[in-house]
Amino acid sequence: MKQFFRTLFTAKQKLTVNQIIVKRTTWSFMVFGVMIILAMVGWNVLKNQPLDEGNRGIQKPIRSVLQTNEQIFDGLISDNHLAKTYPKERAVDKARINGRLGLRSDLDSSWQLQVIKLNGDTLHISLDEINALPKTEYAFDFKCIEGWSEISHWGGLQFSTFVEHYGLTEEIKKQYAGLSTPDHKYYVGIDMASMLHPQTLLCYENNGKALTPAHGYPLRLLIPVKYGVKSLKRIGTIYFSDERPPDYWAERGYDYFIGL
Ligand SMILES: Nc1nc2c(c(=O)[nH]1)N[C@H]1C(S)=C(S)[C@@H](COP(=O)(O)O)O[C@H]1N2
Ligand SMILES: [Mo]
Repeated sequence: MKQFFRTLFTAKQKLTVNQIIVKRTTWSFMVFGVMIILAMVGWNVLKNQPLDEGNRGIQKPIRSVLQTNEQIFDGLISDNHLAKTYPKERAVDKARINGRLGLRSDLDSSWQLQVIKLNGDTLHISLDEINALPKTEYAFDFKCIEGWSEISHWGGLQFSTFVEHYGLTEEIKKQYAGLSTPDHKYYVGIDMASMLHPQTLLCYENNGKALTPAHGYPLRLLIPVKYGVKSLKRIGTIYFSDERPPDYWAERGYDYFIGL
């Protein structure tokens, strides 16, 4: 035994080949063992950390790693990052339908888009007014977090043109826009840089025709730099805030920014 311990601390020049093998094997097992113990201790510490607010069952340190990731990816989004577009012939004839939250109630025939301004005023804007402004259209690969994607073709008004037309200059200085369906059963929050991205549309057409109710008639958001969850159908209200607006799927544990 004594001999064995001495081997562990003797310089390799003074050892036989066999002793060198024993020395190396023993040391690597010890290092390995220490790492396992550290990992177990670390996991236990992490597991016993308080959960984050909102009861999502995620420990605070894990949530903060997620948040750091979000911030990094948020910073990567910019105007020069355009989602790839395709010739419209490549688009599917019948775009897939996914998610009906906030669409189950009948649409009020007097629907108008409501934009809540910072001074407390609310703009009421009809579909005709939006239709009268310049149209942008493109086909892109629409991606859903559920794991499907397909090329679909959409048309509408650039959100950036919309804010310019309605003079929402103070509003876009806020960090976020919040959107919700008229019944508030589905809602999303979006960072302002992504809202002002040139491909972000207040969308009223699919394959050159007015949206069907299931695709969000009369007006939906289309935001190709994000997964489909953020492309809210049937917009009721838009508002602006420096606080993160509530977001249906972020409340259920998905990444808030969910960028592509
Ligand atoms: N109002 C509303 N908008 C919504 C949803 C929803 O459930 N309700 N689902 C989202 C999700 S998860 C996706 S993938 C897209 C799908 O849009 P589509 O039905 O036009 O394919 O809509 C998004 N917008
Ligand atoms: Mo989705």
